[in-house]
Amino acid sequence: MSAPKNSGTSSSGPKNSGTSSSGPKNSGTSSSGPKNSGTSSSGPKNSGTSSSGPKNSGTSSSGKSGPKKSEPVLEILDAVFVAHAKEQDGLPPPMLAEVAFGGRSNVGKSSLINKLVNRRKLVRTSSTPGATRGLSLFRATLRLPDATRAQLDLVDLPGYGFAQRSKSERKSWGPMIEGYLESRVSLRVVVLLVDIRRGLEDDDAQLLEYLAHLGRTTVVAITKIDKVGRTDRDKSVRTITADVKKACGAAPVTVVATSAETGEGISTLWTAIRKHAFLGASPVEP
Ligand SMILES: Nc1nc2c(ncn2[C@@H]2O[C@H](COP(=O)(O)OP(=O)(O)OP(=O)(O)O)[C@@H](O)[C@H]2O)c(=O)[nH]1
Ligand SMILES: [Mg+2]
Repeated sequence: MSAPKNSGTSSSGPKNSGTSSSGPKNSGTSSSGPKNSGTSSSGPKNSGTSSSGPKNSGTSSSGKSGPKKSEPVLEILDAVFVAHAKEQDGLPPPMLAEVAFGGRSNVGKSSLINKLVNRRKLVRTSSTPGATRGLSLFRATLRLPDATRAQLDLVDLPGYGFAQRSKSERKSWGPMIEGYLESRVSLRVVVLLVDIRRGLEDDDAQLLEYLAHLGRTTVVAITKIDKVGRTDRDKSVRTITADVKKACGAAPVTVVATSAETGEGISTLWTAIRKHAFLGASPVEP
């Protein structure tokens, strides 16, 4: 089993890349089994997929308007670029809890990272697919709702399914991503992004299966929900959630509907990330 190839095709099923993916994964986190069953894998009401929740992202840059004073908020104290690497070896040593963002080219990975850390231009985004190449690592310093500080690394992964890449780039994509996903010991959560208008495609399902196989904790972020009307949105969220669960099998997974444009779902996504990255006291369930 392997990660999807960056072949530019979108309809291929799981392929066997020949790379081994069965070695012991020491992510330092428990990512499956009953212990970790707190991740929502049941009905939509508990899936964090509600798209009618508060518009406020729940994050706040010091001093900016946010939720009412009484509500504890997650503050982004700082967010900086740390490294860009062609391979995992080029990343800093795995010291901090890490969350990776993966998915199809143009699905909104870089935009979602920017929104999570309340920075408009920390990560380069583009309407032309293929903007992110290699692995980019950003470091966020947070003040958690319980007032403690924490740091978290966020890794922007290059997208797949983009036909315009060079042959050698497409060839190196699989091993690079697989190497990172399989062996990065600090990786606590993988956020897989799915465009609400495209739904879960074969490459995405293949990556979900692969992550489940690796025992990686996975959160699915449905992106660009602002682009569809309320009725279609709810229907698409339900369909994607069902497809995600099918692809993940017994592995627990949380699905969150988001918009990097309006901030919807960002607070819920932070809650899921914090929970799985073990940052701070148990956050409230999404
Ligand atoms: N309306 C809307 N547009 C979005 C949203 N998220 C991303 N976009 C737009 O979608 C395009 C692609 O966004 P990126 O964040 O660059 O996507 P990416 O997944 O990082 O793309 P690659 O780096 O090419 O893999 C940009 O034009 C963004 O402005 C969203 O939530 N709503
Ligand atoms: Mg990008």
